[in-house]
Amino acid sequence: MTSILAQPYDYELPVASTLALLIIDMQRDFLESGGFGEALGNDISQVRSIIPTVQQLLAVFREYKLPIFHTIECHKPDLSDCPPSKLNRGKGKLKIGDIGPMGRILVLGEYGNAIIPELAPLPGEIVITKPGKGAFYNTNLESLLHEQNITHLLIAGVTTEVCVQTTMREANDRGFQCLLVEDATASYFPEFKRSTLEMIIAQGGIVGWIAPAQNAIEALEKRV
Ligand code: TIU
Repeated sequence: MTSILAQPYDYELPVASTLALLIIDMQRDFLESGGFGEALGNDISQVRSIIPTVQQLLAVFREYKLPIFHTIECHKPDLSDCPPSKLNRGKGKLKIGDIGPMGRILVLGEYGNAIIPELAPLPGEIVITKPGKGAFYNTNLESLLHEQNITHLLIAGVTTEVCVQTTMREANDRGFQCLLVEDATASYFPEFKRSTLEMIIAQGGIVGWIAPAQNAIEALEKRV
C-alpha cells in the first residue's frame, strides 16, 4: 500500500486502478482574456500560474495510463440549461451567451469555451460538459466513475472556491475519497483559495485531503 503525504493525514492510494484525475474547467473562458472570468471582473493572471503543474499531473497520469476526466462549464447555444438565476447574476458588461472576443461567453462549442491548448484532452480522456458549478449536477460523471470502479479522485483546476470546491463536496457526499492537489488549483482570489484548503482539511478532513503535486507524483511513481 502506498500513500500520498497529505494533510490532514496521509492519503492511502488504492492498489488497483481505482484512482482518476479530475481536472475542473481549465478553459479559455476562465484562463484567457475576453472570457467569462474576465467578464465577471476578475484578473486572470492568478489562475494561469497553475498551468505547468496541471500539465505535469496530466503527463504522469497519461504515462501510467490512469483514467483522466476533464470538465467544461458550458451551456447549450439556446441557453435552455442556464437558469435565470445564473444568467442574470452579476452586473458585468458581458453575460453568459453574449458575444465576446472569443465567441459567445460560456457556450459549448465556442472558441473561448474550449479547454486551453496546453491541457487539451487526448482521445480516450473523458470530457464532461456541465451546466452547473459542481461536476455531478446534471451530468453522467457519477455513473461513468462507477462503471470504471473509480473510488479515489485527485482533483485539480479552477476556481478553488467555486467549481472545484462544489465538485469536491459533491464527490465526497457520493462516497469518493478526494484529494485536492493544492498547487494545481487556483482562485482569482488567493485568500479564498487559502480558506478553501483550510475548510477541506478541517475537522479531520471533513471534505478530504490536500497535498502538493510533487507528493502525489512521488507516490504514484512508487505505486506502479
Ligand atoms: N467565477 C468563478 O470563480 N468560477 C466559475 O464561475 N466557475 C468555475 O469555478 N469553474
